[in-house]
Amino acid sequence: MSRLIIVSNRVAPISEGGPAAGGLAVGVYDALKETGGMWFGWSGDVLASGQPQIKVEERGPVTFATIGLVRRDYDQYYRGFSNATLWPAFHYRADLVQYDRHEFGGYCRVNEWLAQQLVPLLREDDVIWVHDYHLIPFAQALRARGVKNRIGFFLHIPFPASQVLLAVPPHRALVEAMCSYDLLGFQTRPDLRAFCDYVVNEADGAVEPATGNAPQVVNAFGRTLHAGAYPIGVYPDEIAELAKAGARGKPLRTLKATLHARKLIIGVERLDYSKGLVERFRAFERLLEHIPSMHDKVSLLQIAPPTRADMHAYQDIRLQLEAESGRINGRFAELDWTPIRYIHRQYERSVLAALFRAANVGYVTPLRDGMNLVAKEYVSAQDPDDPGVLVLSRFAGAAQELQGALIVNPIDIDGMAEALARALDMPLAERQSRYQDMIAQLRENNVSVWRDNFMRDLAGSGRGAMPPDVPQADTDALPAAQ
Ligand code: GDG
Repeated sequence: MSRLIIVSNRVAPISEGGPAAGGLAVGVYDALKETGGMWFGWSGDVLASGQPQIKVEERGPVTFATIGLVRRDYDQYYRGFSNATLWPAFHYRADLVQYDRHEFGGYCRVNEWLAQQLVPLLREDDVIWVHDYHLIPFAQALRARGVKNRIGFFLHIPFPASQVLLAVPPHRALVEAMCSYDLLGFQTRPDLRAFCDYVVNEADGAVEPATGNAPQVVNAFGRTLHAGAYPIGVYPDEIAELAKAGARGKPLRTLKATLHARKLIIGVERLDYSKGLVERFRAFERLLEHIPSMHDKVSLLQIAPPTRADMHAYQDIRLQLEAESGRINGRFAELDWTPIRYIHRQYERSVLAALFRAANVGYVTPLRDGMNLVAKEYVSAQDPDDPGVLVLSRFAGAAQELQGALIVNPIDIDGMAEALARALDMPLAERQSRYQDMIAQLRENNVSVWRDNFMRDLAGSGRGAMPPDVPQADTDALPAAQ
């Protein structure tokens, strides 16, 4: 069996029992354990001086190869082009897009440097799976070094409509780089359509019509590749077990004691402007404003651990959220009732799962999101006999699958307040039937299915056709890695 090489910006820290974080890390680690292979990427260290050295650690069938970044690379590649240009643009926040061509240069340079570090570790029949927007040019950099292995790419965040992508000055270079992969995976069909639309209308390429669920054949920039939608999943039964076990733990007992008999609405996400947190707080305020009988009967618990805290846009959203929660609490709180409990800290996965199970409403309203695993985790954690209700933004990829949710537009504050009221009042039979719909969907498309579908299509993808002037017969004769 071929070895699987996973390349991602960060390699998830792994403890004895596997990765602590959710979704991607668990699914990827699982795949690696089954096939054997390597996980390659940034260690998370930023070096003040000196040359980063690759660190290789074997853990059973999995090899972890990690490397630090020097400060300039971290600033240009990670904080700069990845998170100040691509992240806002791909989340439709053209107003927040910053662009500096030196940072784009740094982004390309780091991709090339990382590729160069990986090449000596590669074997001829390795299959390489690259993840996310930090590493768009990675395959191009490998190909330039003679690597002929199959290389797939999965984009975890949305792929924007052409008119938005055009705001990123090197848009063409990015899409051309994407075409160096053999298979491109997107979260949803709308993301796939947006990519195909760019290829056809902005890059003079061609996309063959879709046949069933097979990936589409794309011809662009002198290459032929495949592209498909692969919605990422979770392991719903494991989350349910975690949630059940956590219900007996101290954090849950404390929460219940302070909630009394009030209903609980929960939101959990990294503190990111794409997650629609300010709009979410305002819709909760609108609920309290319109339905006075809800006062003292419901609390919103928002957990929002810090992320990218050294960037201005993230400092701004933090201040905004602190101001909004303070204002709303000042307006409605009583001596023994705090309407919004806002916590800027991380919790253990088992505690989160138990909180999800305890909450009557999962409040997941991003302005844009590739998928949104929290929505899937909330549903997974529910008690089938007495499930809560998911209120979900139509702009989360998860809304394509979780039709049992109350789907809202996060810009429509009144609409969200109405959905909250409906969720809080929903009869048991309706809650159960919506839950059954969603949990069946989550079981059918769990994270193993996601991974297996992608790997199957990558194995079946043509070995990236070469530009017409390179004779096809020669391509396989070249060494796999140089
Ligand atoms: C990107 C895309 C796509 C959150 N707070 C804590 C904590 N979390 C966990 C959640 C969940 C994960 O982090 C967040 O995943 P999301 O999918 O919700 O969002 P992003 O981080 O933006 O992820 C997204 C995803 O990639 C996968 O493809 O769905 O669209 O943006 O698992 O539970 N985990 C712990 N403590 C916390 O306080 N332990």
